[in-house]
Amino acid sequence: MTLTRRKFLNTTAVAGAAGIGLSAMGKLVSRALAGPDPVTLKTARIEAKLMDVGRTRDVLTYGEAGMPPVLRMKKGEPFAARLINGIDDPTTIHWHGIRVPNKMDGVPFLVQPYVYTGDHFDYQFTPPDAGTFWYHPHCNTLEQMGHGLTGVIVVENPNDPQFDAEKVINLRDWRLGDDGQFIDQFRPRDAARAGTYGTVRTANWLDQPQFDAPAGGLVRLRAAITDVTRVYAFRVEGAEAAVIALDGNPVPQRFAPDALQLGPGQRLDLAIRMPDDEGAIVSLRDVRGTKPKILATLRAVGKSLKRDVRDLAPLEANPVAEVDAASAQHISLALSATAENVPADGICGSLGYSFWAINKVPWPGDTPDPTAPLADLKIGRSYVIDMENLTPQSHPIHLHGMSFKVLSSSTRPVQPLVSDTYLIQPDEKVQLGFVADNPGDWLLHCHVIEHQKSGMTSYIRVT
Ligand SMILES: [Cu+2]
Repeated sequence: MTLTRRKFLNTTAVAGAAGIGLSAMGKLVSRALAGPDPVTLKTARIEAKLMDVGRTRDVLTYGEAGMPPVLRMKKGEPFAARLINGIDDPTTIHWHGIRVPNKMDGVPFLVQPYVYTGDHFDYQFTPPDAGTFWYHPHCNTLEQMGHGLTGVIVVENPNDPQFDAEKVINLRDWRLGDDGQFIDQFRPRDAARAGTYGTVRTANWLDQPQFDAPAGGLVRLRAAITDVTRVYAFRVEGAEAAVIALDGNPVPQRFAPDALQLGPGQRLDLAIRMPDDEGAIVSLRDVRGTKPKILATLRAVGKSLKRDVRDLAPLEANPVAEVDAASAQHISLALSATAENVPADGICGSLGYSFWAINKVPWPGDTPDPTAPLADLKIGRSYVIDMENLTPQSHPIHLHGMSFKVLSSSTRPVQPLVSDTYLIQPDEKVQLGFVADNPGDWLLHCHVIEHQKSGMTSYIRVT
């Protein structure tokens, strides 16, 4: 809707009669009609310094240089972004974990057309939940995300407790050779296992960056795993640290991150109490596997603020509808490997292989064709996904459009976390409950992109 002179005059005439100041009303009207100022997110092919040997070519980003920007939104306030496609490949944006209207979800053909080279698409939505989220294309994702198109989103809540500092960390790998240039994004034999790991590991596109933080202060560290493959096991050394939120939602009970495993797509919010001594170093580590790594460090600066982590008020819960487990319908979901090698004609960057299946169907890609939805859900009803992992790999299974609550696991005690991504372990059965309160077609897929693109993807329909 555009603001014509006639509409403007009519509105101000009414406002004037009601005794509202003309200029104030004019501002209100133009804001209501135009919406928030859109953020421009233009895809670009750039060079970036990711290794000492020199600059890497064919890096993809939003903007003109460096890492995609950290987007800041406010809970309950409209947000708008214009995606302009400046690269020679169709693209879209998916807002991972944010409960957006279906048309804004960024999945090509399921909810929107491709955004071709030189074209644009306007995204507009109001994030209902506060927390740490992220954004990425849903088109040719192994290539586009693998080359850089992954950014972090912070949705602020004015009622959040007061921290002395906040650090946002985008964790991801790159598949680079010794010369600093991209090598093949995947190997089929790895895609059929845990996925193909990167060769260079970064935090905010840097190797082990160091940030200053006030000594004795409370730091909110927001980390997002935007990698296409890597599962992390987090530990903090050198300071007291507590997990305050996972995947954007407050944890019912805070706990220390002691090799806490999180997969691609997941987010970790930590409260870190910095040491009192100036110069003391705190490290965020990945302790998984045979090559543990310090991901980033914090250095205490200044005189101690002498804060206490126990003074932090709990984070406000997000307004996610409570599942009624007693009346819920159950949806069985078995994750398996498949021997069936269908010709993978997914239209949005399939790998040409099928290694994985959901309920024995190796799905062709992000497109609904030729397969019907995994399940038809009735709007407003409660559902429980009974998900079973029959494979020897762990899978970060992500549901678009709605948040679920983790109800139970067959292998470990679980907190009733609200989330959009569950890292299911081999031989685990888990129950995920949710209310189908967002109409549309919603993807449900593994966020190890090679698994997603070789069969482990599907969608549910809410009407
Ligand atoms: Cu997987």
